[in-house]
Formats: sequence, C-alpha cells, structure tokens
Amino acid sequence: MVRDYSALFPDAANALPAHREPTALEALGWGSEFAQQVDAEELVNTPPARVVAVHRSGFLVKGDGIEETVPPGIDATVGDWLMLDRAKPKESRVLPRKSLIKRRAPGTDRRVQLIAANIDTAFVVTSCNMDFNVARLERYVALAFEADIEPVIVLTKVDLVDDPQPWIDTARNISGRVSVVALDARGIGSEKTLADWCKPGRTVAFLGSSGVGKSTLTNSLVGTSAITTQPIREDDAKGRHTTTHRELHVVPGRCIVLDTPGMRELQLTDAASGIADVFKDIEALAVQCRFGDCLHDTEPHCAVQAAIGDGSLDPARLARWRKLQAEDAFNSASLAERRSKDREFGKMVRTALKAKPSRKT
Ligand SMILES: Nc1nc2c(ncn2[C@@H]2O[C@H](COP(=O)(O)OP(=O)(O)OP(=O)(O)O)[C@@H](O)[C@H]2O)c(=O)[nH]1
Ligand SMILES: [Mg+2]
Ligand SMILES: [Zn+2]
Repeated sequence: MVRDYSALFPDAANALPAHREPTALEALGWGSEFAQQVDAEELVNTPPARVVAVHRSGFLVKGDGIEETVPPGIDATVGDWLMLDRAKPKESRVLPRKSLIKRRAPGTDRRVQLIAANIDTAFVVTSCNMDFNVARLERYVALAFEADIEPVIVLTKVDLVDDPQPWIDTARNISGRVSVVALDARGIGSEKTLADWCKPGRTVAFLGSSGVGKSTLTNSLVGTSAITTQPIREDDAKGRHTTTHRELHVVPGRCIVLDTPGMRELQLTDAASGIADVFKDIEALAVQCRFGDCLHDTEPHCAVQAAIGDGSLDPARLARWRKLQAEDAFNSASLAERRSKDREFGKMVRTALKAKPSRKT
C-alpha cells in the first residue's frame, strides 16, 4: 500500500493552509516541529498518537484512525506524542516536547509530577471572588514561564461584580509579559475573548483552583456542554473538585483544550528561571545593589530596599519573591537528593546482581 505522507510534514508549525481541512493528526496538534523528528520508516512502523488522557489503566492515545490504551510504564503525560509501537506499546518513543509543565507532587512524596506536555498557551484561571490570590497567580505564571509556555491570566465571573477593574489591575501588575482578560465564562463572548490563543491546531490548557470555571471555558471552546460543571460552595466560594482527571478535548477545526482538575496545592520545583521571569522588576533592582551577595535586608546601598523606601516596590511582593525562591530551592534540592539516592540504589542493585554467581541454565 502506498501512503501519502506529505500531510505529516506540514510546511510551518500550526499554520494550516486555508484551502484544506486539517488532517486527523493536525486536528490533534501535530505539526512540523514533531514531523521533523521522525523519518518515513519510523512513521510507517510506529504511527504517531497523542496522549489525550492518563488513567490508572494506562494512556489513552489518539492518532489517524487510532484510539487505544497504552499500558502504564512510559514516562509520558497528557499532551505527549508517542510513536506507537503496536507490538511492544511500552517501548513507544516519546517525542521530544516543545513544552512541559511540571510541579512537585503534593504530599510528602518528593517526586516531580508531570502535568502536561506540548501546551502552547496556559490559561491561568481565577475568579473575581475569594479565589483571587496574587501569590497563587504568581506561582502559576512562574510555572508557565518555566515550561516555556505563554501564560494568560483569565479572570472569570465578571458578571458577579460591579467593577472588575481592580482585579484586572492587580493581575496586570504581576508581570508585564502576561496578558490579562476578564470574562463571564458561561457567555458566548468568552470564546471570542480567547480567540487569539485558540487557533486550530494549537493546544491550550486551563489551570487554576477548583470552581473557577475551567470546565465551563472548555465547554465554550469546544462548543459543547458535555463536560460536567458544578456550582461552588456558597459559604467560602470554593469549588467541589468536579473535574477529576486531565483530558485533552479535540474537535477538528478548533483548538485542542486541556481541562484539568482544580489544584489544591501548587509547589514549584526546578523553576528558578520561571520565578526570575515573573519577578523581573526585583531582579533588575537586585543587580544595582552595591554588594553582589546583597540579601536586600540591612545592607547599605541596597537598590531593593531603596525601592521599597520610595514606594515603587511593594514589600509584600518582595516577601512573596523570597518565599517562592526559598520553596523552589528547597524542593529542587530535595529532588536532587532523591535522584542521587535513586541512582545510588540503582548502582547498589546492579553491583549486587553482578556479584551474584550466574545461574546455569
Ligand atoms: N456567574 C458565573 N458563574 C460561573 C462563571 N464561570 C463558571 N461559573 C460557574 O462556576 C461553577 C464552577 O465552574 P466549573 O467550570 O465547574 O469550575 P472548574 O474550574 O472546572 O472546577 P473543578 O472541575 O472543580 O476544578 C459552575 O457552576 C459554573 O457555572 C462565570 O464567569 N460567571
Ligand atoms: Mg472542572
Ligand atoms: Zn540589595
């Protein structure tokens, strides 16, 4: 059988020619950045398939005429592209990612948890109510910067407040590099407001606490009301953790949407450059301090303290920067320690195995 592979090698990333419908793979987000990593032989033997959901039973993958579950055991996450080895699914190759969102796993486990791969835009969602929290937004934005993803802050539930402007202004102050939009997630206008980032073939993700409207927005973008949403609690405006797993929603001709469960806790790890990107204002001041190792505390000629003194820097923002940096340093160090312990353990096992007299068969 002669197959036409030309559609697997589009000219430009995510730029579909107007004259044709997207191929099945393009509808899933396939583009030249992935195509150029594989040769024709690999394509024939192991067709590409994207991880659209991760379940306990394995990875649900979709491709051109493919929809199946790959058993767990691959170091992949939702959004990843696998070159699907049908004979030995666990040996499927994970294509190098264009972006990767990760955090420190919640609880006492010090592992890294992969949240999503190959996301183009991260919509950091919060609402104009008690959920709104600057420190949390800074965390999410740092997470996106670290992952090389453009973050957009989305303020929902504007219909419930008289004037959303104070919320918008506070969100804008987080970083000059982040767009801020405010909307009623249930309205038809919400899709228009997000249209710039939601081109066909692009992959967008909704991140944020429970109850802020992530699934409501996902429904708007994919044009259904099929994804379950649930009213928040009246007393404290907290959500009910309605969405319980991460899933990519794919509708040909639209963007690909990752809906996620509300995160209870977002701990950063290996995110120093993402944090520095969010707090560029403080980083820029810090290089002007007289002492290279200035702690911006009581040192003379400290540009950071001077900025606090003249009112141009909010001391609360400095405190949040310090807290995030400390947390990231702690988590990164404990992960490094864990990794080296894992390595040592592996070495020990290998040495022990080698020392074992080989069994005669
Ligand atoms: N008035 C108003 N209600 C909204 C808006 N956005 C979401 N809601 C409502 O808020 C509730 C929670 O919305 P969901 O979309 O389920 O929230 P979620 O972020 O997906 O929550 P989890 O799945 O628990 O993480 C639902 O009752 C929505 O109808 C909005 O902009 N305005
Ligand atoms: Mg939800
Ligand atoms: Zn200083």
